Amino acid sequence: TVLTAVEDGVLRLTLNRPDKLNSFNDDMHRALYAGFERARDDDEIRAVLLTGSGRGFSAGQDLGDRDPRNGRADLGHTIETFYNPLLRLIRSLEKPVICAVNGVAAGAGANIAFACDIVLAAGSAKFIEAFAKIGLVPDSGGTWWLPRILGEPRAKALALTAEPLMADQAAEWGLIWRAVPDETLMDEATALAQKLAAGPTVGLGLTKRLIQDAATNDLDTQLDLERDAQREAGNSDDYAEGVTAFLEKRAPAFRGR
Ligand code: LHQ
Repeated sequence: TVLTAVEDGVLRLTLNRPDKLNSFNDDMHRALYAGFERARDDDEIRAVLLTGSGRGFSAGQDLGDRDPRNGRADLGHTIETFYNPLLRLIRSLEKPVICAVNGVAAGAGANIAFACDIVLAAGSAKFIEAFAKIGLVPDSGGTWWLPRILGEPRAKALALTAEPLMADQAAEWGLIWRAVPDETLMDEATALAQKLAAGPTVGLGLTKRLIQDAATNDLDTQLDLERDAQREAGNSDDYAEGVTAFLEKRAPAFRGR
């Protein structure tokens, strides 16, 4: 349900239930979570690239898997078991996570994409906060970052109407990094992931954490966190290499530690 490949320090995770637009059943949840655990635990992996196979990125939860005609399931349990741990793992991973949205991203599929650090989307891709169509609320962090990134008016309109948002509009609104031509999406995303995987991993991981923490901190707290993180980054081998390479007028060879 998830294809896994490692190349040049990049762990590529491809959601792979194309017949169901890569909607999440329990197997795919487990496989994706295991992929991110591997990214966390394996020092050779220095960036993650998440994408989908076929014409969609992900249509969110597999609705056939939680068919209410077979009795009501506790959706809170599904969230607690699968979605929330995945979101926390992506956000706490101290390595860059690039998302290549190759096609439609709906429901939790959209919000999982938004949880990634840098999101590129194919021009033909669209994002749908589909929850309202079936009587649910946005999950997977949607109610947290949509209003923060877009402000309440746009966040509410997207979530209450479930209208699709095209990739270029999502980029214009700052929800994603860039919309790119369909044909070049995977090349651009792969190049970006490789570049980040060849970067100073300790510093990049700390940078990710600092920017996320800023959402809930005041300036004083954040200044203290920057001091502590800079101390840690300054102790990394990659900092020594970065400065040495600069002074020697050559490209740095970062090792990720
Ligand atoms: C699907 C799905 C799908 C199963 C397409 N499931 N088969 C958390 C906790 C617990 C429970 C509930 O949910 C959550 C979080 C959530 O994610 S809730 C939101 C769930 N997602 C949706 O409501 C989106 C449902 N899908 C759609 O609205 C459309 O499929 C979109 C707009 C994504 C794409 O439309 P089309 O391009 O027209 O494709 P399609 O609808 O023809 O889909 C292709 C196939 O994929 C089709 O199967 P079939 O056998 O007829 O070819 C669909 O049934 C299947 N599929 N989404 N979520």
